[in-house]
Amino acid sequence: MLVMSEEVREALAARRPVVALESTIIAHGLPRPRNLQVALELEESVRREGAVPATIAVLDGRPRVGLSEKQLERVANEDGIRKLGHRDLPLAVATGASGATTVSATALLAARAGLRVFATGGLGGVHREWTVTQDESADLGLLARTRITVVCAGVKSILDVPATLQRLETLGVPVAGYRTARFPGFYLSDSGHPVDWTLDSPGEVAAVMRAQDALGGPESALIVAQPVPEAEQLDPGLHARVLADALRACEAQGVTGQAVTPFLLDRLVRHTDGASLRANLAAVRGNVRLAGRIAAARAGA
Ligand code: PSU
Ligand code: MN
Repeated sequence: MLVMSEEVREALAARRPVVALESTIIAHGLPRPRNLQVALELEESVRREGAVPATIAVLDGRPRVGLSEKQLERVANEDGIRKLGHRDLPLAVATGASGATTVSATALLAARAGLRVFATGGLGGVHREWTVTQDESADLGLLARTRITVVCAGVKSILDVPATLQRLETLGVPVAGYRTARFPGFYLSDSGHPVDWTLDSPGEVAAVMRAQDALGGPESALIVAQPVPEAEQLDPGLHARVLADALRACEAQGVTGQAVTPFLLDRLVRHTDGASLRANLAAVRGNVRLAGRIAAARAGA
């Protein structure tokens, strides 16, 4: 059912490092035409670390692990490309639909393909106003059940960060800061909340992955949260102002469900004059590089 690119298949067979990349950030998280350049650039960063990139998406009903440049182009530019969480996968497969995969769908397909390391920007999580909307990203529940290491810059700052951290604790998903004792805030280096564990090298992360396997138990993920460098973060004051404004607009326009995240992210880009986009890209770039190093450390390179 999964179609792996030849490059990914060969790398896995030879036990060379492979890094999974999600496609929702390309199709629905970044503006065109920058999104395609970013997709290509992220793949290139993975290669520079000596690993093989495997961007994941569903095209014409086929889940694909590792995309050609043409296929990446479709994800970036095709109108009507859907946003697929893991629950949408059987529907997309059976109806022949095309869609970009969120963290939950990407993690599921990556793990099924035998990949263990995945890089993204920010995870989904518990939305503000959860008590009214019950909007909690399917990312969290899926990561509680899927053995994969996700390198991220925290969760999107549009969310309720402490509630998300609490849910991860309840769900039994391990979280570690990478070279920090603070949980990163996606566009910001520090979300204002601490993490209990800090890991300082790719080798240390690989050791935790081995310990997870050796201990057994529920097949949860491992979240490695790496902050965007302080020099590249979004100005915290600007962030707070624009975010408050975007949340109000979201409510006023009655945006709900899957549309909330793309709406808020787009609004942040436009109302910070692209500064949020630059911080977002800096975070993702760093994560992709670290994921490449973790995959290499795990492969014993
Ligand atoms: N972070 C970004 N851009 C994005 C996302 C995260 O910078 O587009 C995506 C991820 O794919 C994540 C999804 O899994 O948003 C969460 O969406 P939802 O809240 O609908 O589960
Ligand atoms: Mn959501």
